[in-house]
Amino acid sequence: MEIIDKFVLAVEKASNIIISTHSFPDADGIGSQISLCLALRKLGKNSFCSNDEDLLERYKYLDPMNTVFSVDTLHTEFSGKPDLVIVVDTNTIERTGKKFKAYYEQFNCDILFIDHHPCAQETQDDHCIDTKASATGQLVGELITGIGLEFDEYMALPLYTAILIDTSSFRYPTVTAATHEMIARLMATGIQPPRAYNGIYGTKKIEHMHLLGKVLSSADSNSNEEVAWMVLSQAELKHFDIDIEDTHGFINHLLILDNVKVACMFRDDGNQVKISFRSSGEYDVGTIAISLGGGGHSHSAATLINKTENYSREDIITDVVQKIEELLA
Ligand SMILES: [Mn+2]
Repeated sequence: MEIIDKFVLAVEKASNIIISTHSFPDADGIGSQISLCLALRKLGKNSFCSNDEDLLERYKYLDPMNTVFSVDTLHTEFSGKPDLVIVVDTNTIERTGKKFKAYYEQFNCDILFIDHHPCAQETQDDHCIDTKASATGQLVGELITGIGLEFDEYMALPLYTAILIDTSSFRYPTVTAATHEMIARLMATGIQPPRAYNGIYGTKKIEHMHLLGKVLSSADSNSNEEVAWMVLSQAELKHFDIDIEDTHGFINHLLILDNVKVACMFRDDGNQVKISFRSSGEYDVGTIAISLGGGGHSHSAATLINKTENYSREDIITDVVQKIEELLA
């Protein structure tokens, strides 16, 4: 069945629809859920968004109609039983977080995932999954226009932001003509790129620059500079009082290196090292992440490796870089 047909089938028979996304949501998850919620309201649905936590202050400009509530405060606006739960930008109920999972399990109503991350064939068959979509926001935009709705600026700004963020400003190979066609439709509502860009990226304080300087000066590479990496520690985050969310873009600085094929960020959380991977375009970093126990897209992926007394951050860096060199060779 076509993705749009699965969407229509699920939505048609539902009156009360709650939309969630993954815990610690990014702008793709948040933007997609807000826009979808407003679209469903235009169809006459009683629709709200609910996540484990309240929206972070910095995302509130995306939600002037106040569609998003934490699981704890949802009852102030919606106390009934949902007929349908839609989860965007992930494809398991576990990833919505403990509170939303418990909320969903009270009702065990229909559930529909709308996502672009790789997942089991069975999930792809039953849900609205397009692993080629540059962002869940693009997929949601296609579903909204697919059911015959027009965008307004309240729907367009969150979706534009979702696509902007998830493509790191349109730099990944997942960006296609269809992505830019969607962007054109969103811009036709009158939204301005600087509003979206500055709302997300232009919100930092000077400490952010100092931490970025520190992380940039940790940049290192193998001898042919095809693999480059940077290191960030929990202690530095604490010292500069920076939210982890604000460091996701750091790794992209490595992609300006001439020869780089794979960029890595090693984030030392004390007991674990989180390793993010970015591809400069030709190499599939999803494969690297999977071979190290993680997962993700071909251009952006991640994994976690445990640190022990006998296995330090430096050991992890050495082993991971060696593994990547083997895979590249
Ligand atoms: Mn996404």
